Amino acid sequence: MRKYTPHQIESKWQKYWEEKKVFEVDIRDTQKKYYALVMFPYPSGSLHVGHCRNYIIGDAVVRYKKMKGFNVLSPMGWDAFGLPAENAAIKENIHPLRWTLSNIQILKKQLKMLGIGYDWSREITSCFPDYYKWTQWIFLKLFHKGLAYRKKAPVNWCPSCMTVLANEQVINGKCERCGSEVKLKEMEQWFLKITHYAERLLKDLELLKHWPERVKIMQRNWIGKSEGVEIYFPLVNPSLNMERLAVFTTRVDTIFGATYLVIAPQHPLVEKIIQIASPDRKKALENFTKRWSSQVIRPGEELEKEGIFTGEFAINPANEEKIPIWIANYVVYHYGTGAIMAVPAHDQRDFEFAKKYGLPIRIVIQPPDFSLREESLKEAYEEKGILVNSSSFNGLDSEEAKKKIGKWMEEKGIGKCTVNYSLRDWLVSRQRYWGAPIPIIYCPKCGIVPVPEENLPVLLPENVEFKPTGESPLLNCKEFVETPCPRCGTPARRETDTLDTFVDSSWYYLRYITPNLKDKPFDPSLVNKWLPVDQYIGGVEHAILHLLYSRFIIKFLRDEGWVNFPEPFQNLFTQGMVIKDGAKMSKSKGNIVSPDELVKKYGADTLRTYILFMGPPEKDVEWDDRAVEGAYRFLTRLWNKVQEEKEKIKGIEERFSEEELSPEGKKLLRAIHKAIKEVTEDMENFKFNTAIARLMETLNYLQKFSPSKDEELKLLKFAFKNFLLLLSPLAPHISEELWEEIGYSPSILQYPWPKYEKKWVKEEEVTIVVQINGKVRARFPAPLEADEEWLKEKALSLPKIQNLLRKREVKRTVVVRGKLINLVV
Ligand code: ANZ
Ligand code: ZN
Repeated sequence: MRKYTPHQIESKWQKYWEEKKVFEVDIRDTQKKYYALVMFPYPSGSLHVGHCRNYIIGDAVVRYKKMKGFNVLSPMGWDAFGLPAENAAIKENIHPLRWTLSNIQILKKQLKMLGIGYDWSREITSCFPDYYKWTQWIFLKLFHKGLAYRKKAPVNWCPSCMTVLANEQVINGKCERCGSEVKLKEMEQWFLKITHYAERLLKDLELLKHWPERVKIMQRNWIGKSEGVEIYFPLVNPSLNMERLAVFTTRVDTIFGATYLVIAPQHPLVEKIIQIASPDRKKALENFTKRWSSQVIRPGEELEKEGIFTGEFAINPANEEKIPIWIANYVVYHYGTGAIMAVPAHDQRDFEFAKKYGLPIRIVIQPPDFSLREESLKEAYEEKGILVNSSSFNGLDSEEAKKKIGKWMEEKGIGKCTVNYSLRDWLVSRQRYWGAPIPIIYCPKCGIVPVPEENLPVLLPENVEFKPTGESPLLNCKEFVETPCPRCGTPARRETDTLDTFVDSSWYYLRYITPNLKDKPFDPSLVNKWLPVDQYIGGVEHAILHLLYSRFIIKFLRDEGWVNFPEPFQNLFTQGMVIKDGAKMSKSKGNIVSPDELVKKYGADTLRTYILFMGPPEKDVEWDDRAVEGAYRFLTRLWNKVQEEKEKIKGIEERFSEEELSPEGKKLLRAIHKAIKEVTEDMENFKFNTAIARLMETLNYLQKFSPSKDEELKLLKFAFKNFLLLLSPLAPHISEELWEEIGYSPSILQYPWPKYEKKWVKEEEVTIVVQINGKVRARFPAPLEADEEWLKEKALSLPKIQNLLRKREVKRTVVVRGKLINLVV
């Protein structure tokens, strides 16, 4: 008997798919298009099994949709710029390009080894000039619309990566990449005006019906829309040279409870106060602001609140009361107006601060039972309620009061209703080498001059020196930096910062459609047919960064008339992580499981089957080396069964007459139809684990079945055929091989996905006879598969049986499944 030798058959079929160009797509054929996309990887080393999960899920979808008759586009490429390549250059003295290219080779080999089907003719690499030319082009388009701009601002600086970071790359005050404490640093930087799209980015989340709810929530929170009022507090001291201080509040209903104001340490008013302050106060204020100006704090972050009184006062415009102005670390400069009115009775942060510094607390909102007392308040009352101590607004409900007071303030000119977003503009310049150069020239005469489109790409010079100084090697590359101004010819300087790699990845899925186009980034008419992406698959760690940026760029391109769809990704699936020893796999933790050894030992189909079987694909799962065996045994069982039967069924038809089947035959037929039904539903819903469980169960039926007549050989062939069709998206190599062995011609992918017949998936009903001490007493209908427990319960619930038993105890039950149940009393 032929043995299951995964290596042989896997390389055979991988070669076959490649030679026959099975996954190459005719891009003009858009009738029944399906764009399946897995987030393109950053080539920083070899794949571990956690990464593999991603690609294996994607491949299962691709193969399934192909069999469903779709023209499936499944491309692959490389997110090839970025820091690790540059760090390797510094540490290991290897050029980032060489490092990147060799990693790409490794990854590509691994993906092929797993049998993942890609249209390799569309491969893109974001660090190649023919790609980044168009990244630069997009930047210029944004620049010409005023959506890319340069600004001096306090930015997030990672002292260890020696570069600035976007807000999205700072997690709890730490660098997303290396975990170092991020500092604020005042620097001239390039920004993309994503805030221009804040409202649309928020609103269009509603279009994304098939995105995971948690991803949408994360984006919603990140955009952070809040509606409120900007209130103007007149300043008391005329020598401050500033008439009034604006604060932003979402709780204008609490205005009568504002007992002090707080400004952020970076607020311009601080400077003015310091200028006129007494020497002692000046020193204290300077110390305080120096200490807190470079800390990165975001709203909602927990930290010990600290503050200092400025010595200045303002007037509450609602009641003319004079209240003190403080500086504190819990007010963020870059949100709202960088200043707040503090209402300690109704805001927990203010409450804690007021308690710490002995500031007055005044209740202005009471719960329905009017139970709050200032003396006994233990924490802020942040709920809605009824206004008190609020002059003519007393007695109003807080929601109603918000509207009324807002309106009243607008009429009196002491406030303005506004909307605030916590979304900030996207900081895209990086002081690093390995990225797309920002296509800008600084001319002493003309100022900031964009590189003319026809001069793109601005090539990244290859011959530079890598010094671990943190300065971009581009700074010291004279040939790069020095260039005549494209407008006036005066000697000028190129921008030496490069673009954040998230700019590269914000549009790559458009390039796959026409990867070699020379005069445009993409062909709009084809892109409009192929996009949005029908199924996007990737890690939830991109819930904000990459997904938000891509949505932004698409909205911009749409405004520019380059695309006609509002959202890039119709459906999104975010897979869970593979955990080993309780932690996410990572090189630094040393808990990486490589697919290479496993494939060597068991073959790719086993690894694929195991990875898909581990658990629901959206959940994190713990890796279990030993459980791989189970998947291998399953495939071997299938293999051996086919070997036993193949000669008998090779030449014969798979059409049979159902009436002639034995009960065993009918059982198998039913199992197959059920498998078709359930596996199909599972494939539609990303439930690969239950699909495999169902196939394992079906294989049991197949194994037990031995055909008793010719008609049943045909049935057996039919069963194998459908089994292999169902298995093929999950374990494609073995499916192709056995497909050929039972007499079909390759590739299995060209055959349509099977359909089930309704009548065979209905539970078959049988009549169960109920006996008491061997005497027939009742009958009831039950599903054929009903188990002992179920039958017993049902029998005992029959009124007739209950009557007959009259509380006598059933000592024993005998069940013949599908036939009878005997109650012994
Ligand atoms: C008075 C008040 C009373 C507030 C009350 C809340 C409760 P979101 O939803 O995040 O927009 N705030 C405004 N600007 C701030 C800044 N730059 N740094 C820190 N906090 C700031 O929250 C808006 C609320 O957060 C505003 O409403 C303000 O406090 C505070 F019972 O104003 B509130
Ligand atoms: Zn010039």
